[in-house]
Amino acid sequence: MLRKILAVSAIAVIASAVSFSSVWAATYEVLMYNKNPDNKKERMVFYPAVLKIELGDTVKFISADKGHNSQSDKKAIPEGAENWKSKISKDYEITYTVDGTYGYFCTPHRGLGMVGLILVGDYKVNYEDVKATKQKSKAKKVYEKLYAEVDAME
Ligand SMILES: [Cu+2]
Repeated sequence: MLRKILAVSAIAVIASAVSFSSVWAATYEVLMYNKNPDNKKERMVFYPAVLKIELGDTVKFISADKGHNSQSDKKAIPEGAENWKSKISKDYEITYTVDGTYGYFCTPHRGLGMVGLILVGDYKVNYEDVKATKQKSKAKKVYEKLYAEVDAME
């Protein structure tokens, strides 16, 4: 009986180690810029605009230039995921706990094409749905470029 209890508690220890896997999770930065540091002609950008991470990783949106924020596109996030909206000119941190593709934008500059994609773990679960989401004007153009970047990753 004692042996059996020990065996069960060993499993419990392993299970708790797995659930604390966030200890090894990574944190990434996405900078919010008035100009793309790699191409000064591109104005109002998330940098990088496409970011691939693992489930449980954290993204910090950094207010490198003032006047920007990060807001999820509620039509372009996976089922069961939470929307976010950060304050203008403030850093913001979010940990992703649902696999999928997340479209997001800067609230004041969406029309200027300030949009981005976060790909979490098995991002393909809703990638085609996100791709099919209707976008307008400059945002549409930028998204097309970002999808091409994602498609070239495989
Ligand atoms: Cu902006």
